[in-house]
Amino acid sequence: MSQNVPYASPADTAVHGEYRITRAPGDERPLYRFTGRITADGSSGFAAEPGRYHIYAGWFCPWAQRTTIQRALNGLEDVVSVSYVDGRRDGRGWAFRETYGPDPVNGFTLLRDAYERTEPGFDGHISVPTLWDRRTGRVVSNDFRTIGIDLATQFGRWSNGADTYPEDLRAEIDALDARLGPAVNHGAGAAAGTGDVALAARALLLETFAELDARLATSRYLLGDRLTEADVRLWVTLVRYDVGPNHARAVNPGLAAYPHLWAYARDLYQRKPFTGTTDFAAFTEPGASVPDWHAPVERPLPA
Ligand SMILES: N[C@@H](CCC(=O)N[C@@H](CS)C(=O)NCC(=O)O)C(=O)O
Repeated sequence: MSQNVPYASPADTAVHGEYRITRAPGDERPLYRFTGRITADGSSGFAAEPGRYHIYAGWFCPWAQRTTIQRALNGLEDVVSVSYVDGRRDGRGWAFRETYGPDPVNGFTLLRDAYERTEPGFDGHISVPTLWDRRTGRVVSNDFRTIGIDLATQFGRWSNGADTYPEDLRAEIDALDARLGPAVNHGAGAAAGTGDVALAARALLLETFAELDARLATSRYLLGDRLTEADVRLWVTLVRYDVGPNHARAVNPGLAAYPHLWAYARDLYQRKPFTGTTDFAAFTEPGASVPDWHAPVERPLPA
């Protein structure tokens, strides 16, 4: 640890202000600026190797959870390390506090330090997940899609071969994501609001839930009998839905209104890569009633 005190002081917006992204007029650079890729052959400059990479995650964050689920599904727990930022934030961005422990790699107290080390003066998003490379001492990526895909595809002999982004299904996974992304993964939050935009988001969300319910009545997973990146992307939204956006049941009476979708979600929850990466306390609204995720699952479908 590079400092005696490995923790940031408590989040305090009165002192540090709210977290905001500032952008100079005319600055065309993408805000999620780090898009490095890990490759099996090292051609990208970031070779897949055990012990080299670290994921800065947040238990609260669905985008981060996708990468930690992929890490676990592909058996990479001893190959790629992970740690968690605190769930509270001020103008300094995400930080390491007693809640989830210090930064075990660099001893940074703020996630911002990792970005600053990579690009002095960095003024884009300080986001989780952030993929860090111990070898070059820099941020590789803060793009959850490609972090998860690289974990699923590039670690060859170090992985368990789960193949959660199989070549023959990639086009379908990506096409489904293009639809479920706006309708469900972003739509759930939008549906919880008020006004016309929320009403439209709610209609699209519930229509899509009904469609998924019908699909999952005859299919174990979204794309047949193989668990893929498509399931991972959807599931992190489903597990948050009734305790987050729908905690007051303002969108609909609950996920259980869609029995096949609900059974599918529980079926996944009962597996370690999903249970072990889920901390309800990190994303449950105060007073929300938590559905029974341990209720027995009946999925009379091929295993
Ligand atoms: N939008 C990101 C996903 C990551 C994300 O939005 N993470 C949130 C926490 S759940 C975060 O760290 N936000 C801070 C920021 O984007 O500045 C992406 O497309 O890769």
